[in-house]
Amino acid sequence: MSTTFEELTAILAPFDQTHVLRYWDELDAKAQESLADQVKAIDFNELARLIKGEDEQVDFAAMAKDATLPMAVSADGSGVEWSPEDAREKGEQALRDGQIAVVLVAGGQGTRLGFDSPKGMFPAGPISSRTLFQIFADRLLATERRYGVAIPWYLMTSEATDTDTRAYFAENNNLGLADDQVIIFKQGTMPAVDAKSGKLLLAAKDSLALSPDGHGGTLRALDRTGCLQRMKENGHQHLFYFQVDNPLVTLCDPEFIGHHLLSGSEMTSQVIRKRYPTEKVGNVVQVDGRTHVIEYSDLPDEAAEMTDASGGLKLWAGSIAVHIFDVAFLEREKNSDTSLPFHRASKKVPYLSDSGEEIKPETPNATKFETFIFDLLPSAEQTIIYEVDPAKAFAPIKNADGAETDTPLLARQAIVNLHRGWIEEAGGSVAADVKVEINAKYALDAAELKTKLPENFRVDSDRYFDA
Ligand code: UD2
Repeated sequence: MSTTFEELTAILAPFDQTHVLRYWDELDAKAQESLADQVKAIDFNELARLIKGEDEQVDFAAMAKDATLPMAVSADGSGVEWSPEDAREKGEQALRDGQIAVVLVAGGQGTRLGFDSPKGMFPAGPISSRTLFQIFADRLLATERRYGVAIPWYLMTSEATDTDTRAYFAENNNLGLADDQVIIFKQGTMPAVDAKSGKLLLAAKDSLALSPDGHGGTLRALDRTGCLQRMKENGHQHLFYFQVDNPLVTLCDPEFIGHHLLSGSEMTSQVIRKRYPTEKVGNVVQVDGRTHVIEYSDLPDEAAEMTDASGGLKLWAGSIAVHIFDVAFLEREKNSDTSLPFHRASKKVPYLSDSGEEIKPETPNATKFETFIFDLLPSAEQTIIYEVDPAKAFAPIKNADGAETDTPLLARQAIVNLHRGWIEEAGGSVAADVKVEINAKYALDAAELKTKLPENFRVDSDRYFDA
């Protein structure tokens, strides 16, 4: 049954938002229904609290002052009572036992990169030009082969990336994965409001200005689409979480999984030792016995620059947005009103003016609301962070070539450098200025590569080690 003007007015009027129905009479039935669906999907009580600023707002500067570091496994394995080998063994067992599922968040619009398709379709392979999605699929396939187990891949899209992502997987035979193994689900949206008046913005006569609700929306979306339930039913007790932009992600790294299990952590995060105080990564800290991430943009410079007794950065742990969650922890937090607070961002959002004119603002005119998945950390009873070497685990593609950091060029170089190192570790050599790239299905790590290469193996021209 279609929704009437009166029904919508009854929803909107208490919140003084009826202006979004201004063009109702000009819309055909389909357009009316689509606008009605958007309005009905909004929690107006929640939105009103956010507009009024009634939600609890964190004083990050104060938090940073009291911050220490949570329990951490350092890159050399120190910091915990068990050894890296114990952790690896434990993680491998969990993989073999089929306890692990993975979730990729790929709902972002990739505006900084200037790539029109979903970022997962970006050709990141330095020689192969494999897309990010394909690089992840190859690693998953190699992991499955090694541990003799199927690993489900939950893939979160957004309104902006869903259609193209689904088409890409369908056209490419699911990148070699089984049909029921890739579970694509869509995240929710949040409306943008005028920064001054708090009024909803119209993107068109039949549409609100909506944007993805942040990667914190993963939890809501996993629940709403039945994915959490499916994990529980299938015995997947731990969920490996990663972002679409990092081709070096150590997807399903058994050592990481093992530290999570041995520490009894409910949420474990990979961190790098920040290379400079203001590096654009979340700062993992401990305050009042709880673990938090203070996003780089919220950390005052004085706090970022604090040093410890040995002269190193006090807040050294930068989150690279790779986590493991206990599914039971997600289940416990899924209905919490407080565990995923909204963050506000001031943005330029095109909109339809009162007179129906399309306005493209030159300066930020709107407030957008997003939740961040790392805000689940303080709700976890136990956490641990695990230091990784960025050269082996982190080379995100965020900016277009030409920028100083996080570009495709730098990520491709990082892949080549890592794989060159593997060949050298395996006793081989690579001529200077020569590129190498290894498909995970050929070798998942240096140790596997060693079993495949002849002694004194030498690479003299660019070479892609295909599966
Ligand atoms: C993120 C982290 C930062 C650090 C860095 C490492 C945030 C706020 N900050 O910074 O602390 O760990 O990554 O690379 O996350 N996404 C969605 N839906 C959304 C929004 C984002 O799926 O609504 C995905 C997006 O596709 C991408 C990831 O989340 O895979 C990160 O998003 P981003 O590029 O906005 O985060 P960034 O680079 O500012």
